[in-house]
Amino acid sequence: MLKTEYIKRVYDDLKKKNENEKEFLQAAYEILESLEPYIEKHPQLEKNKIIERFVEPERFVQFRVAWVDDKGEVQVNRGYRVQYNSSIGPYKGGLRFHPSVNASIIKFLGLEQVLKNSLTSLPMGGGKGGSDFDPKGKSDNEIMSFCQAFMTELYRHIGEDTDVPAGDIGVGGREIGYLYGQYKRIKNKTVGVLTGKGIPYGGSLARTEATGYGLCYFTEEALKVMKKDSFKGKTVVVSGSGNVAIYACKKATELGAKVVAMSDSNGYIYDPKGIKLDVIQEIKEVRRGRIKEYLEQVPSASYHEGPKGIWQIPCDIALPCATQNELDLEDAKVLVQNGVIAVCEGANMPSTLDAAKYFMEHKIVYGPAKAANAGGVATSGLEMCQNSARLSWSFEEVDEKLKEIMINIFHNTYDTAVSLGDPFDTLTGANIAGFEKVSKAMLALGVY
Ligand code: NDP
Ligand code: 2IT
Repeated sequence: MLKTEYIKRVYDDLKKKNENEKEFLQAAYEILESLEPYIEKHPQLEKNKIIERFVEPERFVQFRVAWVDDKGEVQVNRGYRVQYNSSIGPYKGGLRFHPSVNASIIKFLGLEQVLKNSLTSLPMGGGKGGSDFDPKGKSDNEIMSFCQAFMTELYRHIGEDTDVPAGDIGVGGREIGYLYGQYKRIKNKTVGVLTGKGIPYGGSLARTEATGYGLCYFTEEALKVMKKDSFKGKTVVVSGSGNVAIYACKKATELGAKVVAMSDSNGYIYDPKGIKLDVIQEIKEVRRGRIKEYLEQVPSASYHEGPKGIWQIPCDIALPCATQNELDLEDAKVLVQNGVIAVCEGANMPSTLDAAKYFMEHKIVYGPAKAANAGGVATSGLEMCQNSARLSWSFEEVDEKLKEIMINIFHNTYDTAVSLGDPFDTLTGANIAGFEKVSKAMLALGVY
C-alpha cells in the first residue's frame, strides 16, 4: 500500500497515462512503494519533481521493421527502444525478441534497468528495447534478415557513448553478431556499441556466463551472511533453459549443489539424480530444441507439460531464470511449505509482488532481480571498458571482477535493508540503494 500523498499522486498520474500497461505499472508500483521511506527523508526530491521525472522515460522510440522471409514474403514487425535515464551514464540494456513484447514490457524492463545498472557501481544509465518478432522456427537466413532490418533503424538512436544495447530473451550471440555486422556496415566504425559480442570481434570473455554465474555469486554471499549457509549439498530448481538458466545451473553445480529441474515455455524436466547440463546445452545451444528432448538422452528423468509445475518440486534453493511473473503467491506458498531457504531471481520480475513479499515475511533469503541478475549488465560494462581501451582481459580477470561486483551489490542491498530495520527486506534495500545514486545525479544535473 502506498502511504504518502506525494507518491500516491505520482502513481495515480502514471496509471492514468499508461492505463493498459500492466507490467510497467506493476514494476513502477513495486519501486515507488519501496522508495517511500527514502523520499520522505529527502524533501528536495518532491520539491524538484524527481520522482515524476524518474518514472517518465527520457525517450521512447517505436519503429517498423519490414523484412523478407525465406518464401519471399514481406513480414512486418514492431521495434522498440526506450532510453529511460542517462543521468549516470549512457543508456544501457538488452534487446528482447519475443512475440509478447509490447510497450509495457519494454518500459518495465527499462525502469528496472535504471536501478540495476546503478547498483553495479559502473557508470551506466538504463535502457531496453526489442521486438515482437518470434525467432522460434525461423531459419538462420531469416534471423539475419530481421536483425539487419532492425538495426537499419536502430543505428541512428544508439552509439558507444549514447546507448549500448545487448541481448535478452531471444537475443544471444548469433543475433548480436548480425546486429553488430549491420551497424558496422552502415557506420563504418568498429566501436563498443553493442555488448555480448563474439570473442573474435570485440566481445568479453565470461559475458556469456555472467548473468548465471553472477546470480550464484550473489546467492552464495547472501546465504553466507543471512543464513550462515552455502550452496554445498543443496537441492536447486532452476526455471528456464536459456542463457541465464544454463550458466546458473553450471555455477550452482560447481559450488556443490544438485540442480534437479529446468524448464522451457512448454514444460519442465525433473531429474532427481541431477541435471546433465551437457545434454541441456546440446539441445538448447546447439540444436535450439525443446527441453522434453532431454528424455531421449536421459530416460530415467521425467517430463511434465506446462512450466508452472516446476515450483511444486521440493528444493532448498529456487532460481527463477525464465520470464516475468512466472512465480506467483500460490507457488511461493508451496516453495516455503517445502522448506525453501533462498529464492534469487535470474529473470527480470519473475516473482509477483505478493510472492516476493511472502518470501521476505517468511525470512527466506530473497534476491530481487535488479540486484541478483545484475552480473550480466555489469560484465557488459566491463566489455565496454575493454572496447574503449582496445584490449581484452582474460576469463579469470573478468570473472574475478564480476564476483567482486556481485558481492558488493549484495552488501549494498543488505546494508540498506538492515539500516531500515528489516534485514530480509532486500527489495526495499535494492531499490533504495540503486535509486540513491540516480536521484543524486538527477538533482546535480539540473532540470531536464
Ligand atoms: P533466453 O532466450 O536465452 O532463454 C529464455 C528461457 O526462458 C527459455 O528457456 C524460454 O523457453 C524460457 N521461457 C520464456 N518464457 C517462458 C515461460 N513463460 N515459462 C517458462 N519458460 C519460459 O533468455 P535469457 O536466458 O537471456 O533470459 C531469461 C531471463 O533473464 C529474462 O527475464 C531476461 O530478461 C533475464 N536476464 C537476462 C540477462 C542476460 O544477460 N541474458 C541479464 C539479466 C536478466 P522457450 O525456449 O520455450 O521460449
Ligand atoms: O536484463 C538485463 O540486465 C540484460 N538483459 C543485460 C543487459 C546488458 O546490457 O547486458
